[in-house]
Amino acid sequence: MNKLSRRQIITTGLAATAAASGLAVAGKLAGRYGLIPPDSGGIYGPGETLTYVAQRVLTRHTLAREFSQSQISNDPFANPVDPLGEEFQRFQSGAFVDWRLAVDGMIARPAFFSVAELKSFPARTQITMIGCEEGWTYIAEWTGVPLSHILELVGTLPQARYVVYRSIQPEAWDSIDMAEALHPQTLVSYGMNGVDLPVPFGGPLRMRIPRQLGYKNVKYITRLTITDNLKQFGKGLGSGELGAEDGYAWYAGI
Ligand SMILES: Nc1nc2c(c(=O)[nH]1)N[C@H]1C(S)=C(S)[C@@H](COP(=O)(O)O)O[C@H]1N2
Ligand SMILES: [Mo]
Repeated sequence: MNKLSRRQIITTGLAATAAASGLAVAGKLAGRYGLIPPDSGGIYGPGETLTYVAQRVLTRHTLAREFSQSQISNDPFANPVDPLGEEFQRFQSGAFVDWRLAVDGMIARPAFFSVAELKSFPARTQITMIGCEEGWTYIAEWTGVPLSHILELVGTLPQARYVVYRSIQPEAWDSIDMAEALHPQTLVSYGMNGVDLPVPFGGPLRMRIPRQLGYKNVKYITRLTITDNLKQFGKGLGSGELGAEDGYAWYAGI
């Protein structure tokens, strides 16, 4: 018998198992990209590898491009929003001390976070581009808490599949799947270009999802709901009047 390397044995076994279970493509990809996880020989065997392959191959273009300080736009364009009501103005005149981000749904520990609390969590700062489907783009530096950190803090249950986020503007709500929610560049953002996120750009809190088009980046967020089903929100299309209910794609990956 030929001497097979450990990797060949694993990929051969994997291809056989994958074919038998209808997952031949994933098995072939595992071999082609050399995606053999260190624990592939463990108790979960090929199944573990297939999960890993599917995730790594599908999210191969994993990070949105990040830019340098010198590329930050001098004159970023804030897309005007409908007038912010009296309630918002009360929060604003109190310097947003009373603003809360509620987190509920399929989690172990429902929470209400103030902006100050969010600022006390591990932060990420990244210089990325935002673009509206209507044409304009700008580059800015955003600071915020990775959404993954919040999801971990509140004890997100394993069945969870989506994060729905809502704004003080009721028509402005949207949702993302867990892959996007756990992505390291997905932030609940409170800072822009070194200062508190200005109101025209969504302050005090905005979703910042650099791998998705502008409209997924909802401003003035007040609530995150973790769920396994989007049917119960609005018309069941996964986003409100800025998105799917107005004919835009729910998945706006770029
Ligand atoms: N609450 C709220 N969020 C919103 C919007 C809005 O009207 N209200 N517009 C969206 C759209 S269509 C785009 S393109 C981006 C624009 O972001 P910008 O103002 O930073 O350019 O914000 C998104 N977030
Ligand atoms: Mo937009």
